[in-house]
Amino acid sequence: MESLASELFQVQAVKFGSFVLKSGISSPVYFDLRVIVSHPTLLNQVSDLLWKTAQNAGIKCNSVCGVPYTALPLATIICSTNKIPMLICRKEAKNYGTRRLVEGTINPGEICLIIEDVVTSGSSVLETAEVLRQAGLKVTDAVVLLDREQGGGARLEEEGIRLHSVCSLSTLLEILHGQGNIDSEIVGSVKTFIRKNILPAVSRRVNGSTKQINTQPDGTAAKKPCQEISYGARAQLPGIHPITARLFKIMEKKQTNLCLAADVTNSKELLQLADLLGSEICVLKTHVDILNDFNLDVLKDLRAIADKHEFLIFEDRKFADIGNTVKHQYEGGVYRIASWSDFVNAHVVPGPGVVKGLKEVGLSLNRGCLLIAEMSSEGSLATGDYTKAAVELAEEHSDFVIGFISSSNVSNRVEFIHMTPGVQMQIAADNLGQQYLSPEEVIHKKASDIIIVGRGILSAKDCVEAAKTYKKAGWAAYTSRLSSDNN
Ligand code: S5P
Repeated sequence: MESLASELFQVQAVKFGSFVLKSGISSPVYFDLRVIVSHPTLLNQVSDLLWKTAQNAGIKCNSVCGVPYTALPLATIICSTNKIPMLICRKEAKNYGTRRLVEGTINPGEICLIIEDVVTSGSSVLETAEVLRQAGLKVTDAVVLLDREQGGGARLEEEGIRLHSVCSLSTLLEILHGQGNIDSEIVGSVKTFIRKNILPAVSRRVNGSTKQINTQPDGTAAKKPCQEISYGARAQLPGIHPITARLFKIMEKKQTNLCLAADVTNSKELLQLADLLGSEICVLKTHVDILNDFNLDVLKDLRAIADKHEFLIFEDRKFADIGNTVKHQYEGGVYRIASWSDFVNAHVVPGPGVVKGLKEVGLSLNRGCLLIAEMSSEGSLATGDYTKAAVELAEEHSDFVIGFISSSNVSNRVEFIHMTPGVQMQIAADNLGQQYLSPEEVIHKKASDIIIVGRGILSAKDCVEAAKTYKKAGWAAYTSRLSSDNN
């Protein structure tokens, strides 16, 4: 272990200094085990130690699966050297062909051992375990190179998985300190960081189902955030964006997670709808560019109705240009969107510039923005890595980005809101590629926060009745999710 620790340090698989993590937190330690693929001897050494740890623990298994991606080569070496069948878990099902999530021969009932590089909260191991279990396999143990001792072991235990580590973070610190690679000050600061840094909720998202897990560094269960706590409680989260806080408060107060997609082409009709359905909704979504008779006075009136009934206005502009252009589109032109819309949305296809441009206008006005992480339309290209990139962009700009347009829960960050379009109870699709899910599927199964309903309400004979029905169904799905998650 001594030589391994030193080599990991030499190849910078473990680094000390000041690092800004994806979450925005500054950390004195950083692990990047991906680099070991460039060091074949080290790669073999790590694989060997992982397998020895499994054997010393007396683990019996029929197959081995590495958590993608860092542990894939490790699992490959273990399986190849020890002649054990390997399984590969995909992060996302393919959009074509078999749509399998597990590659390799699955013999239901057999035991699969999970291999991982670093465990913090245990969420990655749990994601992989869930996929394997859904495929009919048993998962009883996981072997990891480094346990950061932040509650991952306890969390996995709760889910029936024993965690075995080659090395713990405190042992690694002691070894590196003993070797003179790091001084006592670094050891102290890393220990303090690990002790003090409360982990955020961890979301396991497998086949669209999401469950929240939350642990503190000492492994005790933390107060349950996100989907397990109410919209009202989420409004109180420290540092939450003012728009999100307001929205959660409105949702709790009015007991509604319904957003009306007010896709009408006449201003009078828009205002009438807003007044008629205002008490049933938390958000009214506009497409102002489809109004035949747009003028800014209409938006003044809409604002007044929004304040009267307490709902937010969301202009579904779907910005998708370079920063400088979207800045103008948001602030100026005929529509002056920033002056009246509480929040807007943007595609992430242009990269960070689109968010930066919008932020230059919206931030000082206390406006918010949703990023389009997934779309409801058939054949949408917003999947997999694209969705992941949207989540990363949101995390980088959480002072302005308040959440996502998505068909399911795509982020574990408690402060982000998820809004899902493509909701209707009557039909499954329209003839132009729109695909529909029910409020129950969206809110309970896919763990989204808000249903966006357009024609399900607008095309109904009695749109007030229809809005009430969607409101009731959305809220029932939310309360049943809350109670099932908390059991
Ligand atoms: O992926 C998406 C994103 C959005 S914002 N799919 C969507 O349908 N939307 C919008 O939601 C769309 O522009 C429309 O305003 C609404 C859905 O309307 P419905 O009539 O199909 O419910």
